Amino acid sequence: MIKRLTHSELREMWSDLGMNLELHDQLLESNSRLFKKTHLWQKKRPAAMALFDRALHDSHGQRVAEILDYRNSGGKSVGTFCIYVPDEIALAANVLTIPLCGGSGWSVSYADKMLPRDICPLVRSTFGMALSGTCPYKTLKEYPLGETTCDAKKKTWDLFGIPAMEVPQKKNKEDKVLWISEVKKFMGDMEKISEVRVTAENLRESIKRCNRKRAVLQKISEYRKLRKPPISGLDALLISQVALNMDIDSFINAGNELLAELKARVDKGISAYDNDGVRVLFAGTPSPMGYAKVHWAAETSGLQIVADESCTGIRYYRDQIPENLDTVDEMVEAIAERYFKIDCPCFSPNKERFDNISSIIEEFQAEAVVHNILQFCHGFNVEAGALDKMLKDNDILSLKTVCDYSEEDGEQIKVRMEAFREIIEGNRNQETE
Ligand code: BJ8
Repeated sequence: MIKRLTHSELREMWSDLGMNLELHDQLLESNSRLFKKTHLWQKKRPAAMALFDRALHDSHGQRVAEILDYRNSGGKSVGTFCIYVPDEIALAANVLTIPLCGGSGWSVSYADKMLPRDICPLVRSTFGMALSGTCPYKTLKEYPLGETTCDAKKKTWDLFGIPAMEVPQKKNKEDKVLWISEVKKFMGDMEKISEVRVTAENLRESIKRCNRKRAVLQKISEYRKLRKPPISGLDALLISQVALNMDIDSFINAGNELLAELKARVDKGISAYDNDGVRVLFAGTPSPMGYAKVHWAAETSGLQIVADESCTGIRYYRDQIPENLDTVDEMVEAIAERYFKIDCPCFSPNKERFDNISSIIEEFQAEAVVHNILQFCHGFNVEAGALDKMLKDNDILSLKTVCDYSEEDGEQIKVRMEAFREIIEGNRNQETE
């Protein structure tokens, strides 16, 4: 644990990292203004959320200082953009994975220098930060590591000369063989950059640590099944967002502190919400750190997001890895198996996602689905048609929003959420008449 840096020490660090301080100030100002708007209107937040709020604010400051310190003492790191990259293997080889996906609308237009305007804002925000000199992680890694998921990402890796793990597009036997070989290749690459061999001991240990982290997220999620959830969908999203960036042990400690508070709140009957509201599942594209527009629009309109199936939700922490395996090969296969279950629309067909969504709706007693797609994400957007049909066939209402990271349409989305809530409540009243 390193000492907390003062504001002037942080500025010195950013300057040493070659960042554009003026633009970075603008980015921080934009992030903090948005955070106040999207999160701080909530009156009944658990006190322990302060730990995650701080982690969010530290993501460009103290966390960067920690990683810098780790690297100065010989630690290695790689940048990542997707939850397919197996953290367990990198950790075992003593390599830190740094998630780089951008969630800020502020940086999107800076991507214009290299990328077309009509691609997904997640990709544009990420590279807008790098191109504007406002990403503190730009030099804090051996290399960024992409993956062959969607077209926007794949072609961006080519453009910037970024290596990529091959994620198959189907889930047949031969695709699994390919995936296992990619995971093994990834292990070799991690061993090479850190000069640390992955052994049964260090791999078992990293599996346990990652399982513990996911277990914390799973337990928080369990509380959201209650009729009076002690934590909001907005705060659960924030926890998932910072889980990707925080030091793993600090995250587990903060999560356990929150869990103790959630238990106490449940014992006292304290909900995160003022009224019973309408329980919804949030489905669709991920919401990287800095982006909570649709969660905000939903929860300020009387919808309670009790589950989130996205990569910044259940998809990230649903599956664990057995801890009782003996050899590196067995563990690598189990890791590959676990990551192969991820139900991203970059796979076709993707029936698993539909089955998972049905189970989540049932387990969390969601009355309806808010289905959010980041603009130009064709995989999620086209899949939405079939998903909405499945929901309709099961008499579950869904509202689809397609939007970017800009703030302009926030109020408009909110109006749609309010109307959606009224329709659901109207249906409820009809059923009880
Ligand atoms: S496993 S969802 S993290 S690929 S939103 S950039 S898909 S155009 S982020 Fe993802 Fe891995 Fe899949 Fe999850 Fe492309 Fe769509 Fe943009 Fe996306």
